[in-house]
Amino acid sequence: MTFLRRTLIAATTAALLGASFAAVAQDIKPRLIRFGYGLNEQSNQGRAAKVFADAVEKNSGGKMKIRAIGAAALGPDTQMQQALIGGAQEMMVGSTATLVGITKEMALWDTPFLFSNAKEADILLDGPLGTKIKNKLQEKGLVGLVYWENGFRNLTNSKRAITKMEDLDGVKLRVMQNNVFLTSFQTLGANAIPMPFSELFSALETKTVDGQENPFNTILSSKFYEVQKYMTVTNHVYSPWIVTVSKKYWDQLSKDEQKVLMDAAIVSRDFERKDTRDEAAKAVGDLKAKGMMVNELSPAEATRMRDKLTKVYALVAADVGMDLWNEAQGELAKIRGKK
Ligand code: TK8
Repeated sequence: MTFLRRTLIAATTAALLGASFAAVAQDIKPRLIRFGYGLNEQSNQGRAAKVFADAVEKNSGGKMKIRAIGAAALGPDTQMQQALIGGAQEMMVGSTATLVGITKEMALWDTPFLFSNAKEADILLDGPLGTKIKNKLQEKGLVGLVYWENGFRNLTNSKRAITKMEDLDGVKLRVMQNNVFLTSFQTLGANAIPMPFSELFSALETKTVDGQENPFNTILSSKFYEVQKYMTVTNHVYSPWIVTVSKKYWDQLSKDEQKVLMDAAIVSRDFERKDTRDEAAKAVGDLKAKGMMVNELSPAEATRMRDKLTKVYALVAADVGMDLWNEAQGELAKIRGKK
């Protein structure tokens, strides 16, 4: 073989190899991950999405990139969930409450007054029970990474101050697309209307609905104070958010890449819970400054509402199964007994 011929073969081989490397590289690097969420960028959800994105970028040495897309620009929770299952979108964060159609055990978290404080929520959500429920998503094409805090929910409306249950009579109240929430507010006498969060502001503005319920943080960040005069502190349920990945996408990742996402999710969770709690602690003052009339329920009225809502416990227990229900009650009794 002549020198020239040998050089030619070598060059061609190198070119071919180079080309195929390039193709592989293009396929996998950087991995662009669309991370959808429902609130706006200037919310606790938006801030934590940014922390998550930064941690992924850093932990992967820039090989994996999160494109965080807020304000439901990729659709409301239920639509994103389907996009993840189908593999058309990689990641999202949203309410556990909107996942009940996919994994019925998620309804456990919708139980009114399940947790008395955020500490109890952290222990259960991050413990074996929360993990077990989260892992049930896998059978349905989703991988749950961590729970974030949405928070304790409170009532707002544009009609009147709610000082007793009867004040809810005839109030058109938007609830999440979730049977436990629907039944809870029907039980309290409201005209409960399920609706995606992305439609809520304009529904309040046009008076399609009179009120809604969400944590202080969201009432503030979504500017509900512009269209809602009254806020009643009810803390009627603790809402988690959950960070999920498309299982189709997850299964294509290497163990290292999966670890990058999981580690960053934990970083984002710890940031998010602290940030949310800090913001919530100041939010009532901020909402009053924006002109909202804020009232607390008298202890007697709070107890009346609570007692009324115990009716839906049977509904939750039937949805999630008696074993899971008892396990949750047992865990809570253990935590409370320790004090
Ligand atoms: C944001 C929702 C929101 C939830 C709701 O996408 O729908 O009321 O509380 O946080 O997940």
